[in-house]
Amino acid sequence: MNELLNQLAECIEFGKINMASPYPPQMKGQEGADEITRRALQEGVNPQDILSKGLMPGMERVGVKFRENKIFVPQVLMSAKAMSTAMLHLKPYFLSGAAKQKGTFIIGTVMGDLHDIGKNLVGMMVEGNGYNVIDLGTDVRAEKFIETAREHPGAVVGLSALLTTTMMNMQAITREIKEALPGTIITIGGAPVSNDFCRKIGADYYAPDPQGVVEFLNTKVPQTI
Ligand code: B1M
Repeated sequence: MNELLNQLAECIEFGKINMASPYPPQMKGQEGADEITRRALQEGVNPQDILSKGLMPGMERVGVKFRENKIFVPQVLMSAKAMSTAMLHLKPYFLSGAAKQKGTFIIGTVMGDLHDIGKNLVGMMVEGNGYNVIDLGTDVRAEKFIETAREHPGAVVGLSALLTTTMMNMQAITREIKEALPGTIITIGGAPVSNDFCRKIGADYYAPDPQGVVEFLNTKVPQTI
């Protein structure tokens, strides 16, 4: 079992989606996350172990390497694709309750802002680390964040902004969420945002990169797996 889970972690780390994928060149012709996840389930490996001992360690390595500039956006996207391919096999187990995720993270780019590449990377990395991610997309208003947070009690909300002009919207959205749902934890990020800004607008945490969000969530959300 450990061998399969180690192979799976490597597939996520290096972005090996399936056997047909020529990427990465050093793994050409080998099984990918798709085949190995299916095989692990057929061999009776617990879906929870597949997530927490195979997929998540692989994605954690991706997050650390990305932070250290050892890999770049295209590699992270390949890892995310490998991860989501494996997750398709696990989805029925999450839906039936046979396997659990750590918690829910709601993410969106704030109103007026259409940039989503960084936000998507954050969402993928958080999902890859065992959370249920609800991605509200771009140009998201406070009402949408509030409505979704209400439907998912205990969820952490992530706000992304790439424009100096939409930082003000981030401030207003943070205020409105806190007024409507006072206990909600809000984490913010994006190129023009900083720790000082976070404190100024009353958000709970600023993360400069996806791994920072994962590390914050791991300290805030009661760990169930
Ligand atoms: Co825009 N754009 N853009 N743009 N764009 C910038 C941001 C800009 C800096 C370019 C420049 O002038 N040098 C500038 C902003 C200037 C400013 O406000 N000070 C700018 C501008 C002005 C504009 C328009 C106004 C241009 C125009 O129309 N006149 C317009 C605005 C549209 C709108 O949003 N309403 C616009 C449009 C666009 C495109 C649509 C063409 C495209 C977006 C495509 C898309 O996202 N689907 C685009 C792009 C691609 C960029 C640049 C070139 C790249 C942004 C990017 O994706 N970076 C950007 C210049 C640049 O950064 N070099 C620029 C890669 C991404 C991985 O990094 O998003 O920073 P980033 O995310 C990082 C971290 O910030 C962090 O993690 C990620 C990974 O490390 N992070 C979080 C992000 N969100 C997080 C959330 C977290 C935690 C961490 O917690 C919740």
